[in-house]
Amino acid sequence: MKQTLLVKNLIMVAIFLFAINVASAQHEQVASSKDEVATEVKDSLVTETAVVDQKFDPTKYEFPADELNGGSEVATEKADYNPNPKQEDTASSMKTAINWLVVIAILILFIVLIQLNSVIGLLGEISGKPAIDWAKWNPRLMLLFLILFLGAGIWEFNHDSKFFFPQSASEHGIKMDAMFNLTTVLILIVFFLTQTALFWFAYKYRTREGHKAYYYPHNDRLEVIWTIIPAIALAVLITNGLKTWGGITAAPPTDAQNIEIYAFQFGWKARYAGEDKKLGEHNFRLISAENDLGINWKDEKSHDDMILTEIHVPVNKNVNFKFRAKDVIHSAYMPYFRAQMNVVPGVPTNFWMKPIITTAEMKEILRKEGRKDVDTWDYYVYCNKICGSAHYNMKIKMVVETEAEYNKWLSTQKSTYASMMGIEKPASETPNAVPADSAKAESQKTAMK
Ligand SMILES: [Cu+2]
Repeated sequence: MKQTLLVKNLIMVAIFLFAINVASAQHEQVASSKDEVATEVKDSLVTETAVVDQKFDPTKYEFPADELNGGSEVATEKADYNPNPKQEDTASSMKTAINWLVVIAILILFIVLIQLNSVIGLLGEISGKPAIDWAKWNPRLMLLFLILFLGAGIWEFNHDSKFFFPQSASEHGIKMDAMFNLTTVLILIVFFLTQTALFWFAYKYRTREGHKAYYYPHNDRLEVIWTIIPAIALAVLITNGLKTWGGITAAPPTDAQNIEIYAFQFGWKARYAGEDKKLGEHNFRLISAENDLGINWKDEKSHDDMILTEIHVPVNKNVNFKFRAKDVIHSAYMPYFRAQMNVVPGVPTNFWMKPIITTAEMKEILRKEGRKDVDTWDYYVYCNKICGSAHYNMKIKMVVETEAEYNKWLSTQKSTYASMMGIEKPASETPNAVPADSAKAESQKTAMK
């Protein structure tokens, strides 16, 4: 009986160690191949950005063969992407050998421990009383575990609190932080009380000669207390949460500045309305290599729109982000503003907020907190949905500045339509003028029908 149990245990441990070994080997391989892919994708992104930054001249533009055939930059990038790069070298085979040695060592240690246990059992049988008095040692170990466990918890909280977010840069973020802190404090109080009671009672009511357990099966008053108190606490937390969430997701205030944020594999673009404060129409059928936002250039409202590769927002003013996606589901994540919104193809989403700390002010705050990378630091909108191979690098800079700085910046931005047509300013007398690329897209569409 004892022998079969031993064999079973050994098999279990062997399977467990094997799984750990395989998993760690795979993890290493993925980690190193990721680095290679990262450099590759970075290179391709750099080239793409360079193309975007150039002023587009429809008269001089020549279409690459694959774009005319319906291909795109995304397809090219995927072709470059090699998920299984060969990388068999001596270092990694050494690591594998060491891994296996560790596995065998642990296995032997386990066998020794089992043998030791049966020796202790035999000693007990010979001497007539157990070699180790577990009734005495278990409660002590419980107490030791309580001290180590809570101590480690407190240490961890202190040590890694530097990874907590700095103060919120948006108005609603302050409320969210307050909620988060309240929940954390409540949970920690309950955690420390219950865990201390659990292990302390295991020690206090340990087996002792002459002590008999007191039979205490039920107490109505206790039941009522520990049902009502958590119910009230949860009701407060949830009501508070619903109220805050309701405010954040409500319709944007009428004075909010509308900015369209467009997500694609793998980047973002921002579209600002011009003097008319209105964004031009768009249609996914108009999306082409040059018109990747699918803007309807026949719509006059689009003529003063500015398609930009950086977001600027004025501080202490409401901004409403209108999200659109080109290809797959992305998610706009702005950690400093405590904001995140899914960006779904075909389903426009929006999120409004009021930034309250400018980029320059936040740099100062971070510098005071001892951050080393403040000079290169900026607010970014990140993608928070695993959307493809270069997902990790999908971000767009967001500059929060004073209203004067913002207005100055906005006045230097040229309308995309004007840039494409090679004119200084979009004239309202030519409502039907269409940039060459858009005309091409239209004719392609007709040809496809
Ligand atoms: Cu994405």
